[in-house]
Amino acid sequence: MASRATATVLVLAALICAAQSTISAADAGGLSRGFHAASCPGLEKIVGDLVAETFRRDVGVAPALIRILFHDCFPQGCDASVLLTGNNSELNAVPNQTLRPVALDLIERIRAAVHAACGPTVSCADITVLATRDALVQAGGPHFDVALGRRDGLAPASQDLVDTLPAPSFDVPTLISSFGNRSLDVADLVSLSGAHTFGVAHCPVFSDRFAPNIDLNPLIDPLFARRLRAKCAKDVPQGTVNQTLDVRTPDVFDNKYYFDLIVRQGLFKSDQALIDHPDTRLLTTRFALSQSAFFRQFAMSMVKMSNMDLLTGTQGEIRQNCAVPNRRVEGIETANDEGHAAAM
Ligand code: HEM
Ligand SMILES: *[C@@H]1O[C@H](CO)[C@@H](O)[C@H](O)[C@H]1NC(C)=O
Ligand SMILES: *[C@@H]1O[C@H](CO)[C@@H](O)[C@H](O)[C@H]1NC(C)=O
Ligand SMILES: *[C@@H]1O[C@H](CO)[C@@H](O)[C@H](O)[C@H]1NC(C)=O
Ligand SMILES: CC(=O)N[C@H]1CO[C@H](CO)[C@@H](O)[C@@H]1O
Repeated sequence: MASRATATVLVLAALICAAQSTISAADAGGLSRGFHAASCPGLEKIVGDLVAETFRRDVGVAPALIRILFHDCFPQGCDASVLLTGNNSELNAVPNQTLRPVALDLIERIRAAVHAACGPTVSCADITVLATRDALVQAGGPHFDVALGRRDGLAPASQDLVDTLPAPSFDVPTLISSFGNRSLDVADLVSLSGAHTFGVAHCPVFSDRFAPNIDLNPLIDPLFARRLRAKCAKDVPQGTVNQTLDVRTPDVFDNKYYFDLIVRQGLFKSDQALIDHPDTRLLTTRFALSQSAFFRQFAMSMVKMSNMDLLTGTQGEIRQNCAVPNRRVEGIETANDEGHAAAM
């Protein structure tokens, strides 16, 4: 009896050891939820507190963060390369003002607080994902699961990669191709486009939606188009006037964006077209009818997006300032990054 019990204990112990070594093997190369649990137990609280405090001051930090995450992950993976600034930022022809300083500052403030508490153990890439997760909940959106262990890129994405970001003038087949090239499917496209349920855009990026350049494919509510035109007539100097992406609940993460599409008040062609095309119409309608269906898919798609093409293990680095590589790579123009080209 005693020896059988001993044998059982030994078998159990062996199983537990095997399981543990599997987990740590995964940790070494990949991501895990508890990646920083031992090295930085206060991480989640530091992030949560700073996000909440910033959100109380400026609810715009939530859309700003989620857009930064998209612009980080889509071109070359979630490696915080979008945060890099550099020498030529002032010379860059494309305005970079549309990635909001409040969110860029927040990410760096979190990094400083986390590194002060734990040493340089958590990457800017992980911090960006965690802050976005918490801000999304603050704005009324769903919780998505975040595994940790990302490392920061050493250099920005090339211009060619930055140029793969989708444009608001894209039709649905082009959007599907663009997302498909990044292994994102139609459900990811329709749900992630729902991030346009909060935040703002600037007149130059939607000028094709109102006269005199009005393009009626896809159709826009004529009264809405007139209002956009009147508003953007005051856009002097250009890029100073903004328009909420969701006219119903501009600061709340909900499914009202899909209502906007039904009544033809989607701001971009790339939004409005989703309700017309046979490949996206059903899902768009479903998300308008069911916020929980939208939230479920959105959370899954966010997990997918935040795990694209990661640096892990000994790749990349843990940046000690989110805006600057630890050792600037010679000859690489760090200013010419996603954030700067992403204005359009
Ligand atoms: C489907 C293709 C997409 C296109 C064509 C697109 C395009 C744009 C454009 C042109 C703006 C306005 C920039 C400005 O003028 O300030 C914008 C804003 C925004 N986008 Fe997208 N986007 C797309 C997908 C996404 C995705 C996947 C997300 C996140 C999951 C996202 C989140 C946002 C947010 C939150 C804003 C508002 C930012 C703010 O208020 O600061 N977008 N997008
Ligand atoms: C920026 O450019 C100046 C002049 O070319 C150069 O001396 C300086 O080292 C550069 N700084 C960085 C951070 O690359
Ligand atoms: C997707 O990738 C293919 C092959 O590289 C390319 O020809 C196509 O233009 C890409 N689609 C978009 C919308 O960027
Ligand atoms: C958008 O415009 C409003 C009204 O002018 C302004 O108060 C707000 O700060 C602007 N938001 C952004 C993100 O620029
Ligand atoms: C977010 C960001 O990188 N902003 C920069 C945009 O360019 C100006 C100069 O034109 C810089 O001062 C900002 O830091």
